Amino acid sequence: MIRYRALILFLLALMGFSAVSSYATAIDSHSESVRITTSRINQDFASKIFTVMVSSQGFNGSSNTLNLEVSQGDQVEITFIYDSTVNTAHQIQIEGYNIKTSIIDKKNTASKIQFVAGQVGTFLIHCIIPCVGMENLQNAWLIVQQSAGIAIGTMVSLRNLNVTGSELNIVARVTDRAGNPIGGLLVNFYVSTDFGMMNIGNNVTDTDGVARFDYPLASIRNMTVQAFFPGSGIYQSGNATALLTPSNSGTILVLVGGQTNNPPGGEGSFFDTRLVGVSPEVSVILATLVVVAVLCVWSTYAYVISLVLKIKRESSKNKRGS
Ligand SMILES: [Cu+2]
Repeated sequence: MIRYRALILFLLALMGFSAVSSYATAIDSHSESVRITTSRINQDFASKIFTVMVSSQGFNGSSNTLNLEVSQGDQVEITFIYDSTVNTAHQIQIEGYNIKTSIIDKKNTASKIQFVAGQVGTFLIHCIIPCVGMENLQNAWLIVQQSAGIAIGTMVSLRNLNVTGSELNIVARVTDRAGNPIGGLLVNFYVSTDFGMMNIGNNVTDTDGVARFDYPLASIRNMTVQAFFPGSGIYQSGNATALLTPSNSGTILVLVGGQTNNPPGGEGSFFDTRLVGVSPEVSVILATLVVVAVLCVWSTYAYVISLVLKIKRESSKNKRGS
């Protein structure tokens, strides 16, 4: 009887295990289909063009909320046009996107910004210089929606390494594989130390895909500099490394080392459920279900092993008894 129960439990455990592995396969095939859809890029991305009037009354003549909605990967063009009866200058900035217009006033009546919307989220668009009606120019938003079902490889390069005074000026650039710059992406910067690579800070890419970082140097020394983009939504991670080498003559020789990128599916690329339009809450539920299933399977195994041991003990007791 105990043997029969043990057999049933063992079969149940096997079923549990195959359920978990088929879930893993489902994830795997999903990520495959994500990669195949990369060729649809041009159909998926749109060019979004906006014209916004700027006056002391607000954006488009009102202090009401103005939403500019785009999707991640879209080519965005916004033209801000000076439309004021009051003689006051404006300069418009998109927070979190490292983008600002030139100053617009009576002489320079328009400023056009163009960029690829790389970062998903809601970003404040507002006037950043003191002006007449500044309070009316604080309520416009760039809303970048998540694009689903696409994965795009990135190229990260270190453009320049200059030392001015005791400051190291790092310039990194993030583009897609075709070389188009991507805006709004967070790039992390690292330098080598005696204790390994150290994070020195981060910055966001501008309309040219460029993220800059100035690092005060304690001493001019040989050092490895790294720029790392961890990936964001449809954009896959990438990194670049450069070597900073002081020369004998006291001037700074900069050798830009090989650029490395994480290939799709390679190191640093982890299946991202956001790619197939799964919300973070659902991801957490899925992850919890998998953990619970795995725990169930392993606890069943443990139970079976304990039963088998019990059977052995009882049968040896029986033998002794007979
Ligand atoms: Cu203003």
